[in-house]
Amino acid sequence: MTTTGIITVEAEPYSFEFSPGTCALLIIDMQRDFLEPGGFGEMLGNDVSQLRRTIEPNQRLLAAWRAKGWLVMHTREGHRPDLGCLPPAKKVRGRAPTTIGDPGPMGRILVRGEAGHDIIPELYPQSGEVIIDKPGKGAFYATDLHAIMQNRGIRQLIVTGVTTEVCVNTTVREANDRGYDCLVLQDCVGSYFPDMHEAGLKMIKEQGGIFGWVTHSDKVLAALS
Ligand code: C5J
Repeated sequence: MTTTGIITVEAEPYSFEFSPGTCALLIIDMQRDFLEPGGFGEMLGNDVSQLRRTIEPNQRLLAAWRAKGWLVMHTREGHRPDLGCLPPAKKVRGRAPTTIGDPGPMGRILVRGEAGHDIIPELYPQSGEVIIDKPGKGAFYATDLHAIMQNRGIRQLIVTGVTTEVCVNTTVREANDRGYDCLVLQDCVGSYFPDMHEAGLKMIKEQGGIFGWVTHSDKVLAALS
């Protein structure tokens, strides 16, 4: 495993530089309920193909990152089976007839341990990779992600996953406020809504990279090779 040297990735608004020993790949909420046909996302009327286009580029990136032996972290949005960590406001938001905790197409919706809550098989975590169970949209809220990063000396994140404007954006903003740099990969993040995806990326990289950097996974793969 190489953990020394600086790697430079072409990105917007300018090059992103990282040292492998202090940079982790963070894959957000690539869960069956969000991505699979027949899951909660589709049940709400969303077009899951908008998210599924991110699977293949994530697989390529993950394989390259794993081959280097560098840190991989995955998140899952969901709640304890007793729903003790589900704010009542989140439960009722949207006024849908079926909400978090109710029986859904793949078990109880967004409940830890249920089939729909699990990560899709294409990107399934390997032994030794970090899994963060988060009750909110941001991966730092009510989790031990910050402690894990501090303890392992991680200062930068390459961020992928879903959805661009919700959990990806919230996590990148939380990371920014904690002093971390984030590089978001435009082809490895996705939204059910293409205009929200574009806006979500723009919000990160505008104003000199107010929340972070944006690039295509090809640029990272080129830098790794
Ligand atoms: C949403 C997420 N969209 N992972 N979750 O509710 O972005």
